[in-house]
This record gives sequence, structure tokens and C-alpha cells, in this order.
Amino acid sequence: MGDLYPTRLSQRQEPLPRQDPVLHDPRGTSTPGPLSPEQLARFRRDGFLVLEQRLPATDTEAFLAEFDACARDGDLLRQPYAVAEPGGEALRSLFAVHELSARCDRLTRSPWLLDAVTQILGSDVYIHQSRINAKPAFTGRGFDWHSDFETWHAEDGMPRMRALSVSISLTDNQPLNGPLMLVPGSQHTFLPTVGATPQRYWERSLRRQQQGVPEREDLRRQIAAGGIETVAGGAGTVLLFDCNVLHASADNLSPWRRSNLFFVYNSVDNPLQAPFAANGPRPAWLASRDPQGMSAVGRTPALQVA
Ligand code: 6CS
Ligand code: FE
Repeated sequence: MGDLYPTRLSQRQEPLPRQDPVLHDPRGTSTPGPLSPEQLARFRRDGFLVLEQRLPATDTEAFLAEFDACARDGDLLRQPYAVAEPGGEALRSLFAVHELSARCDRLTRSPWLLDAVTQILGSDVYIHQSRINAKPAFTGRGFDWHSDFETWHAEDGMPRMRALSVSISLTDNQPLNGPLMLVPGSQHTFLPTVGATPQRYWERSLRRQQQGVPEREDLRRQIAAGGIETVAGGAGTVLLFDCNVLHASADNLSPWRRSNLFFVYNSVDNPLQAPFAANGPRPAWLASRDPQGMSAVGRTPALQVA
């Protein structure tokens, strides 16, 4: 099969309708799970869903303490999976956190999360990427508009839209500290982007993304149709969002940090291929190529749902 989602093109192309379902197990019934039919319908319509279940403060505080310990560890900060803010020393993102932290690894496997993810993706899953985006006070820079899938397709060779992110707030997310903004309904359309992927682009894109950002005219149209919703909430808020829903977040100029933990689950039936629009694959800490979970910083077995 050819490329269903051509992107990183030399000139603008019209948006394409999504070729994959949003709910891969349409009634969410082949695996019993915590999501009600109404919640599944909302996820299909909007491309995201805030769960009623929250992570207790003891856990969010423990994750933050682990992150802060990493941010003081000089050896770790020299690793490629510790990404600094542009022009700053502060730690912007830490990848492969489920391999760095046993607590995190356990959380990726917790049945209440896995069961919800499986209701949507309709198969066993594995971790494609995990990270903490720290958004430090005053210096945390934003993330421009993008679809994660566009990057994972172009740069990682993810063939189909059958992945999602779980985002767990470790601090308050509120209008003033750069919360996630999402465009409801945008997951139904693929926006091809303009501009070839530079060599080893991830070394820059994780600080500031320029390729893979949709054309303004396409963004305007999506936002005119769906609006923008921010996910504000206290520490412990759990958000599921589809791999193709448009999202962004602004700089954090406030004195309150905004740190979120992300787990990206991909279907085991959607294994990575050669990148569709980049020269070589990205490192395993950024895009795991092994559903059995062998990555650059350790070994993680596949996630068992049953
Ligand atoms: O390059 C990536 O895989 C990542 N970049 C962004 C802006 N969002 C998702 C993902 O972490
Ligand atoms: Fe993203």
C-alpha cells in the first residue's frame, strides 16, 4: 500500500479526510473497560476526553520529585533524551520516562489506563513514546500547532492513525501557565505540511518545531469549524487525546510551572515502517521500533491488557 498521508511536501496540498477510524473498536465492547458509550462518542467527536479518574496527589508529587532529581543530575542532563529549553539551561522535556522510572513504568501498565486505551485502539498496545514536558516557570517555551501523527508518520514511519496520548497533569494547568489547547474535531482531517524534513531534525524540533507545522490557512479553517479548547485542571487530571487532533500550547511566563506526563500508546497492529518523509529513523528513546519494548535506555516488555 502507498502512503495514505503524504506530507512534508514542496507546496501546499488540500487537506485529506482521515482514512482510519477514531474508535477502532467502535462499540468499545470487545474488551470491557471504564469508558461509557457517551465518553467513547465524545472522544470520537472531539478527539479528546478528560477522564473522571484522577491520579492521586501522592503520585503526582512523587513524579515531580523524580523529575526534579533528574533535572539536578548532570550526567543525565547530557543524555540526548533530556531536552533543554531553547537558549536556556532549564530542562524542557525528558523522554523515555517509563524506562527511567519504575513508578512510571507501573503507571503505563495500570489496568484502568490500559483498559480505556484498548477500548479506543481495539487491540493490544505498546508505548511508542513517553515523556514529561516540564514548562518551567517564566522560561518554559510553547509548542506550535501540530498533529502528533503528522510527525510520527513523516519521521517515524507510523503508517496508520491508531495511536493516542494519555496526558497526566503533574501540576495545575490553568489559563496563565501555558495549558494544552486542542481543536475539537480536527482529528478527522489530515493536514499535509510544507517543507522537507532536515537531517537529524529531532535535535532541533523538540526545542522548537518548524517543519511539520500546518499552513495557517488550514489551521484557520479547522479552528473556525471546531474552536479551541484548553484543558485546565488540577494536578492529577487525566486526558486522552487522539494522535491526529491539532494542539499547541503557549509560553509559560507565569511563576507557576506546568508539568505534564505523557504516554503515547500505539496499536501492536500498527508497527512502525521506514519514515515516510525523513531520511532515517529517529532514536528509540523518541520512537520505539519494538513492540516488545527494547529501547535505548532499557528493556520493557509489551503491555499486556488481559
Ligand atoms: O516529535 C515528537 O514526537 C513530539 N513532538 C511534539 C511537538 N509533540 C509530540 C511528540 O512528543
Ligand atoms: Fe504534540
